[in-house]
Order: sequence, then structure tokens, then C-alpha cells
Amino acid sequence: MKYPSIYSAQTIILYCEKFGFKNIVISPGSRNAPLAIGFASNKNFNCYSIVDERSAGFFALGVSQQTKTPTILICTSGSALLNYFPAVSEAYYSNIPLIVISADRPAYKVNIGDGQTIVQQGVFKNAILDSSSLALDPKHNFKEIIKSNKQKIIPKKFTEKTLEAEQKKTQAVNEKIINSLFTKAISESLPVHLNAPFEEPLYNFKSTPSVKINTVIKNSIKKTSNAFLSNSLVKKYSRIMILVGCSDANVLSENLKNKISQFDNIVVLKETTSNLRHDSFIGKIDQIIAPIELSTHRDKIFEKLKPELLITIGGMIISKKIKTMLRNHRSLSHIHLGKHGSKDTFYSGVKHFKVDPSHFFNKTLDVFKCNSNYKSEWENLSKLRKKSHKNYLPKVRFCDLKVFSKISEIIPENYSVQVSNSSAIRYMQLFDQNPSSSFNCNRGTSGIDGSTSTAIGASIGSKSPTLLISGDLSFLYDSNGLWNSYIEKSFRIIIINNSGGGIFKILPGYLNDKTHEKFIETRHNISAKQLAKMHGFKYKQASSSFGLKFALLNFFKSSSRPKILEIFTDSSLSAKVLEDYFLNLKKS
Ligand SMILES: Cc1ncc(C[n+]2csc(CCOP(=O)(O)OP(=O)(O)O)c2C)c(N)n1
Repeated sequence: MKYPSIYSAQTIILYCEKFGFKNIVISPGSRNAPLAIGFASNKNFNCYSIVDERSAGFFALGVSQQTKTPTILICTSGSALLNYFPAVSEAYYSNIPLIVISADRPAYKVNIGDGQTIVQQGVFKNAILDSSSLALDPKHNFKEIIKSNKQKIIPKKFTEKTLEAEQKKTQAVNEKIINSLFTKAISESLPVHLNAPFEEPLYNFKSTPSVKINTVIKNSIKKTSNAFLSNSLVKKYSRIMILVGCSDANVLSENLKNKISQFDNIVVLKETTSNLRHDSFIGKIDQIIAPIELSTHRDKIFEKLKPELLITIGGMIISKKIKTMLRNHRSLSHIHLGKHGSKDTFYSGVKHFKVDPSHFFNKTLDVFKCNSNYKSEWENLSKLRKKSHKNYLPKVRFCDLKVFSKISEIIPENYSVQVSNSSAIRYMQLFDQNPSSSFNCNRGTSGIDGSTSTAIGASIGSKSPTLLISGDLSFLYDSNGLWNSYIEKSFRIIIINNSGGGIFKILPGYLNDKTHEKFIETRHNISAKQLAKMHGFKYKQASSSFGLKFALLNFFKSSSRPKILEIFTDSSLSAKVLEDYFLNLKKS
């Protein structure tokens, strides 16, 4: 073991040990060398070396997404830190814990023309739970510190004794900061940023720690309150909709799912990324809503389908169609359940109950009970759509819809599936998915900048084999995600290459002209083949139904190297087919 001789660096490592953090993602640099070497030589940690900080950030996000515990990110000073921003904001908006630790120069060396230096404090201020900067250790190379005409750390007249006293004070302040930030990241499941200024020398280490930390880790689990029971919103309703966004399969207990399914006044609508499974819960929300949107009677139908009480669980809702429906036809009330703050997504004035959803329903289900045919109205529509969907699919030519129907059929049991933005996750939501597999997508900020890195990080954090399903732009954007040595042999990537941002062709307002093609769709003819070769993947292509069937035969079989399957589709045909599909869903 090597403990850095810089007291604050050593303290950070000791706190990480004490808190039981395991996964440390380190990007190279020398200002952060005390931490990099200190963590890497400590057997309590699994350390990952990733050069590109944007990719490192998303990799860490993927690990945390699966482990549900904070992953530590370590980077050097300067723009390195800023490259974490996309992942930090994704973590912030999708409630994933991350601890960013940036090495910095002492304050007196910032803005005086020192190299690789920017103002690092508070850089994530709009997308971070909390951030703080440590105080510089006065005792570490005080001779260098007092050289500065700007330093405010060591008074002009000092003795060995006063320096010792200053160091003691600094140590106490720094421990408080670290303890507070780490506790917050755990209890709130959100990202925090700790900035750590270090003076040189940076490469001195000791085999045993020289500081003794005084931590008392507070139990962050709060007592569950039943205060919601006396809230006036908890009463009988004939029409309750439970809408579940990004979450884990266990967000509701089996027992509760069965109980809720017996209520005819409650319909449960779930997205693929909710990972909630129950036969009576309704998925494929867009399939139900799209044909209504096309109907001349849509307002009347939506008024009948809208809930009196909307209860949301989990994170972001992907379906634009349900958002539009519920904004135009508002529920009387909206309750959001869970640890994290709710958003007024549906403009109906949300009330947040900070409570575990299972606990809430265990206490309230009987209060909500009421005879109604609300659930059956939704169920009838769902059955009709299922029939139309089944009739339509065999007629479809080779295009995105066809490809996603095939992929959805072949995802093996117990896979961890990561899906990129944007049409990939939307297409996945049109099909039944393997109920034993889990589905995740970076929907916090819906970026296309980190899906591959997230998936690789998730494969480290997950016990299941991982499949990434990605669009071509998302894949090419984050190709540095492949630049690390942690890609397991079982890792699989399917790229649907429709030569650009095919999503834009299925969104309203797109015009088929050269300007849209160049600046919105960003059409290209790049393939992933060379990248696959460069990063040691096995690579296959398909551009027809037969080719795809053949390529998928062995795709999930165990292999000596990870694999990429690139499927080429025509974006114009795909857009046309999807439009036609929604039109045809009306028929049964
Ligand atoms: C970092 C970032 N830049 C731009 C966007 C806007 N955007 C959303 S989807 C998309 C195109 C994605 O293309 P591709 O990965 O090929 O998938 P598909 O078009 O099939 O959805 C873009 C550019 C974004 N979401 N994130």
C-alpha cells in the first residue's frame, strides 16, 4: 500500500476505505498522482484507468447505475474536469450517485498564468447535489507556499508550533467536508464534487497512513413516515393511473403487484425502462396512444382515458405521447412517490410523497378501492393494438421497425440491456421484451454522448452479460468508450446504422431536403467496421432479413472476444414504415 504524503490526499483515501467505496475510475495526470497511485496501490479498491474523462464519467455512471453505490472519479486539473460534465448532469437527472474528485492547484496558483489551470470550484453548479473544495495542507511543503505573494494559508510570522496547529485545523475542516459530501452522495443517490488542491511534490508516499481520521458515519436511512395517510389526495377514485418511468424491477413487491392487478379502478402503465413486470400491467404505451392521436374523436377518447389521480413512480418518462395526452387532458391530481423530487411533467401540480412506493401502496390500496371499468378500458385498447401489431409486422420490409422486432425476440434470458437515444429506445418500447432482462437508457439528459461508455461501465457493475443497442451517431459519437481494457468477452453491441440521425425523420417538421439532410440528420456513410477491428471486437454486418437472421444465429454464443453486429437500414423507408405502422394500428 502507498499512502500519499499529502495529508488531504491521504484523508480522501482513508475516507473512501471507511465508507466502503470499491470502484475508482482514474484518468491520467500528475496533479492527481497522489490519489491515482494511492488508490491503485490499495487492495481495498478496484481501480479502472480510462484516458478520456468524458468516457470515464459515463463508465463510472454505468457502474453506479448497476451497483447503486457511488463510484469515485479521479481526474487532474484543468479541462479534464469539465469533460465529466455530460456524465455528471446525466447522473444528476437520473438520480445516480457519483463522487467526482478533482485535483487542483493551490488557490494562489489559479489565474496567475500557471499551466493546465482553470477555476475548478463549482463548475457543475447547476447539475450537482453539492460541491466543496478542501483546504490546502499548510504543512505540506510550506516553503513553497510562503513563496507566493497571494497565499493566505500561512501567516507572515509563524513557528513550527503555529504551523502544526494550522494543519490540525485544516485536517478537521477537510474531514468534515469529505464526510458531509460522501454521506450526501449515498443518502441522496446523486453526484457530488470534491475539489482537492495539492502543492508539489506530488509523488511522495508512505507505506502506512500518517493521519488518523475521526469519522463517525451517520446512518442516513430515515424513518418511514405515514404522514401521507392524512393527505386529502389519499381517497377513493374511480380512475387511477400509475405511470412508471425508469426504475428497478423491485420498485414494487410481487405481492403488491398482484394486489394492484386486482383493482379495476387502477391501470398501471409502464415503460420498458421501468423494468416492472406483471401480466396485467400495460406496456407499449405509444402503440395505444398513436392511433387515438390520429382520430378525429381524439379529445373525447382521451377525456375518457385520463385519470382522476395520476401516481408516478421512478425517473424520466420516455413516451412523448403519454406526456402530450396527460398535458392536454390533465388529471385532477398528481402524486409522485419515491426518494427523489418529482417534476411537474404533466402540468397538473405534482405532490411529492418522499416514501418507498411499496410502503405507500401497502398502506393506501384499501383506501383507493372503488368499483370502476377504468382498467378494462385501457386493457381493451391494449388487446386491440396487440392484434393489429401482430397482423402488420409480417408485411413489413427490412427497416428499423423490422430490425427492432427481431432484436426484441432474441434478447436472451437475464441480459443487462443498455439502449441509446433516441429512436433505439423508442422502437424498443413498441415490443414485448424478455421479462428476465433489464433495460436502461441514459434518459436523465437523453444525450447521445455516453451510451457506449455507460454500457461498458454497467457490464462491470452488473452480474449479467451486457448488450448495447445503439444508433449509428450515438455509437460513433462515443467511440472512445471502447478505448479501455475492461470490455468483457461476453459484451455485445448491436448498431442500427441508418446513416445518420434517423430519429429526426420520424419527428414532426422534418423536410426531405439537402439542408435538413446535412444539418439535422447529419447523413454519413461511416461504418463501425474499422473501429471494431481497432478495439479487438469480432464484427459482422447485416442488411437484409435473411442476413440478420443468419448473423443473429451465433451472436450471443460465448466467444473469445466481444462482438459488434452492425445492421444497415434505409432511414427514409424506416420513417415511412413507422408512419404507416401507427396508421395501421387502428385496424384490428
Ligand atoms: C450530446 C447530444 N447531442 C445532440 C443530441 C440530439 N440528438 C438526439 S437523437 C440524435 C441522433 C441520434 O442518432 P443515432 O444515434 O443514429 O440514432 P437514431 O437517429 O436512430 O435515433 C441527436 C443528434 C443529443 N441528444 N445529445
